[in-house]
Amino acid sequence: MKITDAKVIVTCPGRNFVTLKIYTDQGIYGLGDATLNGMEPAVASYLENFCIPALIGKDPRNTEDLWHYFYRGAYWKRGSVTMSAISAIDMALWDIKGKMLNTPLYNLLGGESREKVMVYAHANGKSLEEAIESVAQEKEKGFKAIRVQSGIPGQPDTYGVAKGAAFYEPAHPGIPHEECWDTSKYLNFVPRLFEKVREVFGNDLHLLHDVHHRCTPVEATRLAKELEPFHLFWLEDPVTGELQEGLRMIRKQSSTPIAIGEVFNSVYDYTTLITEQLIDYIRMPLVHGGGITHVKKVADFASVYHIQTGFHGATDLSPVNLAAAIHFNKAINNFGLQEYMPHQEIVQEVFRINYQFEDGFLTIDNTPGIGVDIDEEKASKYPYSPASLPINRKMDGTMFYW
Ligand code: EZ4
Ligand code: CO
Repeated sequence: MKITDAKVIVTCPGRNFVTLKIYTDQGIYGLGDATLNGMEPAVASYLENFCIPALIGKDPRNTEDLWHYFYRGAYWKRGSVTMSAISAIDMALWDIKGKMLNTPLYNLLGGESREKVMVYAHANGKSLEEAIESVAQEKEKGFKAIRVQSGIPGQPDTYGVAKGAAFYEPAHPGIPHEECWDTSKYLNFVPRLFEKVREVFGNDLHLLHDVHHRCTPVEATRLAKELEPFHLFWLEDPVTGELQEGLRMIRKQSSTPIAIGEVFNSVYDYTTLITEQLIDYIRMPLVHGGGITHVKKVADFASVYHIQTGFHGATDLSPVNLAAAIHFNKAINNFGLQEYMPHQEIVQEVFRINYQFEDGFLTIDNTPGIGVDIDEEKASKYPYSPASLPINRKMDGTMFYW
């Protein structure tokens, strides 16, 4: 079996997606997600100029060797752009493998460890009251786990809060727009938010919160301790993960579970976090973490240390990634929770999906491979539309993490 061709499809049904399609001499093709929010053309260029020419003529069944060809074989390693490209190649090859063997992807990763995958919703509001209302709405839809983000009194912008009634979407046209941030206002407010949420909704609902890399270890430790009485399912990205040792202080002083790594792209971002048991959930998604081949190894490594998966699943990850993640989570033993932000309806004009939400869980059908298809004619009707993620400054203008 040989790879005969591959192409990159960049389309914008409501938002940008990058999809890799790999063709074989047996009429089977595979799809992989390569979307990296705000950096789509960079990944597309790496794929088109460097990866695709090297793929032609290779045997698509050799997923392990091809992964190492593009990772180990490349002198310049890691980084979100190249790892997203490798992820897409790997995903597409596993899609081909499933189609070739006429079986859904989860059968190749361990079979069925569970029938359905628990997912969490996003609730957000410009004020505490609106956030509470949003939690009620998501609960009404059946979600058993809900992430809560709220606007903060006295602070103009907050991560995770939709502007107007629109869908939450952090990327905006043009160069990055600027947001501003005050950690002390945030730290004073968040425990009050969760106190209120628990008071209104009781103890059964799983609650999550995303700090989005905005605390120092000592600030994050304070927050994790103050949130303890409200029993979060997880506190996400409490500090930036660039310094893995930064998680030690939080861990020593608080029992609030920690999830980290939606911006990670390698097992080497996680080694200290895993071996020292500094975290509870791995956020690194298939689309940015080197695909199925690599993330399976990370998940297996984590399982030895009581760490579970909690993959990133925002709308800037395509339906191909989400479907692959459902297969993956269905198959492994140490699945924790999957993020689920439903795509806008228009996305389904371009992608035919094979998963379904019901009562707080996602299920996937038995279509061979990953099971998502793309309508290229429809895709071509929605051309790439440049957009960037924001940048963030402290109130005095100091550049900060977004
Ligand atoms: O900011 O996907 O937990 N979810 C997140 C996301 C990320 C976006 C960036 O493109 O942090 O909302
Ligand atoms: Co996040």
